[in-house]
Amino acid sequence: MKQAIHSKQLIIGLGKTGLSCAEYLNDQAIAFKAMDTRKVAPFSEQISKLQQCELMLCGDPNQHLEAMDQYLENISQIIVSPGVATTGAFFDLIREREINIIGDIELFAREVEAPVIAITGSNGKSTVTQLTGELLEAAGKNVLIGGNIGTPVLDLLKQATPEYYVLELSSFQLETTTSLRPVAGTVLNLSRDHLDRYASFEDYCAVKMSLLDACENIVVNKDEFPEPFENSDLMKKNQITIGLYQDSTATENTTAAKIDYSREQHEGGKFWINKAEQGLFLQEDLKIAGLHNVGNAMVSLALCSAVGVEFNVAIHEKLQQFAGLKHRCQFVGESQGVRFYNDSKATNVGATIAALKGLAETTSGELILIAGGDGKGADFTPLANIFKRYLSALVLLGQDAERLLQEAGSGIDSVKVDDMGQAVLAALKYAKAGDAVILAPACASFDMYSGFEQRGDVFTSQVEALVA
Ligand code: UMA
Ligand code: ADP
Repeated sequence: MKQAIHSKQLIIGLGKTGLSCAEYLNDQAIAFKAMDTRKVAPFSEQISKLQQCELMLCGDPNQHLEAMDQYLENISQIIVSPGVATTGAFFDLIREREINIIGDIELFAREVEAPVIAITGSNGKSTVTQLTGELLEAAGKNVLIGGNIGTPVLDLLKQATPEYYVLELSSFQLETTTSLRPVAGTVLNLSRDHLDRYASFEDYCAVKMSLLDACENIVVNKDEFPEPFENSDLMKKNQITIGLYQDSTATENTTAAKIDYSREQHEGGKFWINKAEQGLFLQEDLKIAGLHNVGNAMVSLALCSAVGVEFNVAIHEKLQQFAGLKHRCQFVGESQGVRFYNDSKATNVGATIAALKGLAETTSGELILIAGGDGKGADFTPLANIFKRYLSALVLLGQDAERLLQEAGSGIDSVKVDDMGQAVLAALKYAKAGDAVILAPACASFDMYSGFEQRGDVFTSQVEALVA
């Protein structure tokens, strides 16, 4: 039998993060209330069984504001999941009561005992997080990887303290974090995403950039951030710079700033990855596909370097083995000399642009793109020039296929199809040996699939059927 209600903590969101927060409080014998704005939440049953869970509610709080006001009685801290926007009438009530709102990363930050390397940005976070973790491990370090990549950070605290935590942080997680002080961190890039949660693109960027204020050392991609930071405090930080298109030999007398990790073409056409002016390895040694991933690898090397782990034979071997994560420019097969790539995780315009630019530079033939889905209200027009420059054909599916065609596809051979099977066959019809077909939808998948994973899996199985 549970005791009388005396909890001061309220967990909002009963998904993965909510479960990890509930278990964390429960393990410390701290009583809590728990709620989710959905009628049915993934872990409500599991959480309700925890000894310290005192009162659980599921459903839209904005429909029952009076009752919710009472529910907030005695609450001094709210631990909110990243999927929950802290806006609307219920959150106005919370603010009127001056209740502190934090997230799981903040709880983690208050307790963590090992250095944290933190990665944010609009695209490439999971790839850089995983690769950085694996490079450190290759160098003999004990590492735990978590955050937005999948494992809630509080679950990491259940394991023995590692030498480093490597964390992927979303803007939603950064919004509710104030105490984290990473030893090294980066904002990979900024492009339009999640504008359903932010009043403006500037607001979204400000949240992402707040990570850099908190870091001791920062890694800066000069292709993405060519100008010196306006914030003078950021200029004072120890910066390690990378760039695919930057000159490592530039001096202060030239307009380009000198950068640390760069790419240099040697006689015979091969590219080297340099640190300062010293060649480390050949670009073609990297197993991961696409030029954007060369940049991602440089960021990972720079993050390692920021914590004193320098390039060595073991790191080189890891770079030769790391094929990238599933659904991110993943090579899935070849049919009639046409290579197929699954980039189903390209759920926004910026990711699709990076994938097309990245693959174009490493593909001998032309590109055929499969795109479309739920465009989340995004403006597709920035794709128009990219499509013209890099695509020989466009295959469209999903609810926003027509809008994508109107806003970005004019002047390119294109076809609309009903499902992924038809999409793969249509793409193959357009292709010739040496070309590449890439699924990089620039859209979310929820109009046709349970998520980007299922969309990528369906694409992969269609390609495998061709190859078999
Ligand atoms: N939701 C409600 N009401 C609630 C709680 C959640 O409607 O009260 C909805 C959210 O709007 C969202 C879904 O439920 O659509 C999941 O939200 P959540 O906060 O419960 O998510 P978790 O299962 O805890 O997973 C979260 C991250 N999800 C989000 O930020 C939406 C996971 O990132 C992350 O791996 C996990 O914590 C561990 O840290 C996923 C993600 O999509 C991969 N992240 C976004 C992205 O990468 O673009 C930011
Ligand atoms: P995130 O975790 O930020 O979503 P992922 O590593 O999962 O990033 O990659 C998501 C998508 O972003 C991929 O489909 C890929 O094409 C694209 N992407 C990867 N790295 C970059 C980069 N450095 N710049 C722009 N887009 C990228």
